[in-house]
Amino acid sequence: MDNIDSRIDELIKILNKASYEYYTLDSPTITDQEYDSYMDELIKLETQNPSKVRPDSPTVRIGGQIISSFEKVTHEVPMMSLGDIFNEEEIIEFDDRVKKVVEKPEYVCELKIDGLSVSIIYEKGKLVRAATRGDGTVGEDITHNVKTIKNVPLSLPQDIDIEVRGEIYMPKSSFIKLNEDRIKKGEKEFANPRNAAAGSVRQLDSKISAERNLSTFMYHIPLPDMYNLKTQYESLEFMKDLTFTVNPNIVKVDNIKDLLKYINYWQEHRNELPYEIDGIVIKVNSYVDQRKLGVTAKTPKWAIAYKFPAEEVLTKIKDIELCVGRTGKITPRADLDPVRLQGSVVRSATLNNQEYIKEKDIRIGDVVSIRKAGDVIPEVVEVKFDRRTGDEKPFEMIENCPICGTKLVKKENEVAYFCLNKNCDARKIESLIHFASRDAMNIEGFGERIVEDFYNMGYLNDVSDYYTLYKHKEALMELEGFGEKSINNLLENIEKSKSNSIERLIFALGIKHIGKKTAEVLCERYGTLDNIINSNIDDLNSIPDIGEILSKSIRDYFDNPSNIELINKLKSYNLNTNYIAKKKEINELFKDKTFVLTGTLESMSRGEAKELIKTLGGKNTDSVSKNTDVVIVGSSPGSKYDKAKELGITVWEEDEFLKNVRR
Ligand code: 0OW
Repeated sequence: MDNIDSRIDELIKILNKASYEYYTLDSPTITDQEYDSYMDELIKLETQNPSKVRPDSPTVRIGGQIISSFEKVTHEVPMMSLGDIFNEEEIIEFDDRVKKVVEKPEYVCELKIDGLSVSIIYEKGKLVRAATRGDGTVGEDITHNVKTIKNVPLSLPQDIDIEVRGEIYMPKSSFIKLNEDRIKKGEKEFANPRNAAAGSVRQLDSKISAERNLSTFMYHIPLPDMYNLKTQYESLEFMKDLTFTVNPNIVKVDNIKDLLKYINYWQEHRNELPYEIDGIVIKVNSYVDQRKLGVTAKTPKWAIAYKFPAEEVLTKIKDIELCVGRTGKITPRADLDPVRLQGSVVRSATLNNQEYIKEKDIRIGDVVSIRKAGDVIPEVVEVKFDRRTGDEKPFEMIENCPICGTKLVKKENEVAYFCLNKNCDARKIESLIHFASRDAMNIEGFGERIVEDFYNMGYLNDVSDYYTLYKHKEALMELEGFGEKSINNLLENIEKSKSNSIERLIFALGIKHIGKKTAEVLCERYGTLDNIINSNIDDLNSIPDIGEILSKSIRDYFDNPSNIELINKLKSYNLNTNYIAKKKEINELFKDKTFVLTGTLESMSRGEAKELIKTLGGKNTDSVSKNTDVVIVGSSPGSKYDKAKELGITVWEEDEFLKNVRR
């Protein structure tokens, strides 16, 4: 090995050791300056000798590797998920089930890190591949991004082949800072640290991933026998010896009392942690016992996830504002004293409609409890009447639109009020936001803040103005927070949107009652935008899934000359207006078969599953009958599953569905 090789080798050892001491042991032995000078020296040596760059070189942490797409990878040992339980009674039931098989079980209790699972494979001690869990069998290769995570070792102190699994997460502090940056750039905030982490590892450019300050806790060795490990706890110790980061709050217990003590402690103190947890994972410690208990299709019988109840916090309603949606619908929103809730700061909560306000007697100045049911925006649960001072002000529904002053109307048998003024600023801004939104034209960078600013500055009046923004490029570059690069990005994203599918365009136009699915049905049926424009009401009515209301809405929109004028402008900017049929990959297991979905799928949304079934030649229906061929069952299935059993209809669990899809 000549002296360049030996110097590179020495620098890699020094830098990887320093990284481990700093990020995993939190006790560095060299200064930041020393670290930087070693890194600069290594970068210089690698630049001068590109052939000598090693896979475990820490220069890869800086990122900059760009891939074109994510390769699919198959997990040799499927990555299982966990069954969920929600209360003490179910914990005792789990313990009883275990004791039916294992006389005196010992448990390992782990914090359930709220991130995304990762599998990392090392060969001869070098990191060779990292992948997401995916559907448990097939995941995505994210090696280039995982190599940028500071506490993931690029090489191990032993030259062994091993696969380890754990959770990638974003610390709360990084999540808050990332969302602040996104708000400044007018981008949509991430709903929670888990989504932020998932969005960060799914970056094609590892430089972006490297800036997201992700971290890991490792918690599982799929093949422990290879290393002569007898228990989960031994595996955790072994991973620590291999310089992985293992969560420091893991304990062994051998009785329910200590188990519940641990769970209650962390339910109480979870907010003190620098990362999000959404529960506790309880595992039988001995591998011999785990094998006795076995597994189900997707989850082990020797482990369970206790999920904390959705957190509720108290805060005060400062004011009640009325928001005007794209369709003119008026939605009351509570402006709150800012309060932390499950990892993010909450400043507003929906009040649904004024019936809801009346039913719960919600007043301005009230102290209320709020909670986040799922990731949607928080909702007001109830008023704390005992906190009333008498200064609270009842909410009075207004008569006129808060933005344009038009008299509001209430439709019969609808609870909501509407502003019917098409030129209402709020409605026009909402239409512009909708047009650029992810499920519509998906024009990256046009979040609510930017669209509202550009509208108020006159650069955007209707959706066709996106395609003439380039004319104002010089002026836009002068705007606070923008420069040539960011404006070029926005203009490139607009240009890219011209080649979107016509389904996206129809949905983006914001025709009343026309959602994504109806847009797809229309485009599939008519093939071009012009054919849709020229469709007649009887023909529309004849299409399954399109009834009178939707047909009338479609005709009202296209019979309106100003909408046709807008569409002609869009056409003049060369937006795609032709339907491109999705290629059918006919699969005999699906061809001409009728499917019903029930329960929640882990690996895809119900819409994606329906799309997949359609592409494979199958037909979707929403109710089980003797004409149903297959019922596909996700977790917590509904009555459709019982009906299928009753009628003796074929049932596929999710993994069987996925296996058949790949046939
Ligand atoms: N999120 C976690 C966690 C954990 C796996 C291994 C065998 C069965 C599940 O902190 N501490 N331990 C496990 O054990 N899984 C976890 O997360 C799971 C992985 C897949 C879905 C959950 O995120």
